[in-house]
Amino acid sequence: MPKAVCVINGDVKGTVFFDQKDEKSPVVVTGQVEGLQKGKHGFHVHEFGDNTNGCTSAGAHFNPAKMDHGGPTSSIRHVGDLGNIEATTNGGITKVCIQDEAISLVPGPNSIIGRTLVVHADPDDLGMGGHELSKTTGNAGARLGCGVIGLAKS
Ligand SMILES: [Cu+2]
Ligand SMILES: [Zn+2]
Repeated sequence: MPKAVCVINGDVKGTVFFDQKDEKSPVVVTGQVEGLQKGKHGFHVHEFGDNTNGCTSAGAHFNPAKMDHGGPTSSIRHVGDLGNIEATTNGGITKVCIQDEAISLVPGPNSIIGRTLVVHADPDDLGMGGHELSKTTGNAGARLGCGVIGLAKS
């Protein structure tokens, strides 16, 4: 039963936990992010666990299968595409509650351990916004906060 955790820092702060019953089970993502403006915010796993230059050095969306960007329930998606989290107030606490079938905590091509979780300023259009960035980033805007996903005690 692998577990992981990510402490998000930047303009927004948070803690996110990852839980997977076994390698065939979805990963349950829970936790909270504080300081977001009301509305939807893109929420992704980016390729590198490198925050030396802030969230920028985390690179692009984690995309081992070399697909286009999409939503978490699309068949065409990056493994790192977790969709959006939605703040219901300005600057308050946003709960994270996601189950995802693509990411994994078990060693293998889809493992997110050692990569970076990023929260964005704008909504992720899930690849369907018709913007030039829709198929690469979901046009989710600036990186407000991020943190490296690390193994936790299981
Ligand atoms: Cu992102
Ligand atoms: Zn993506």
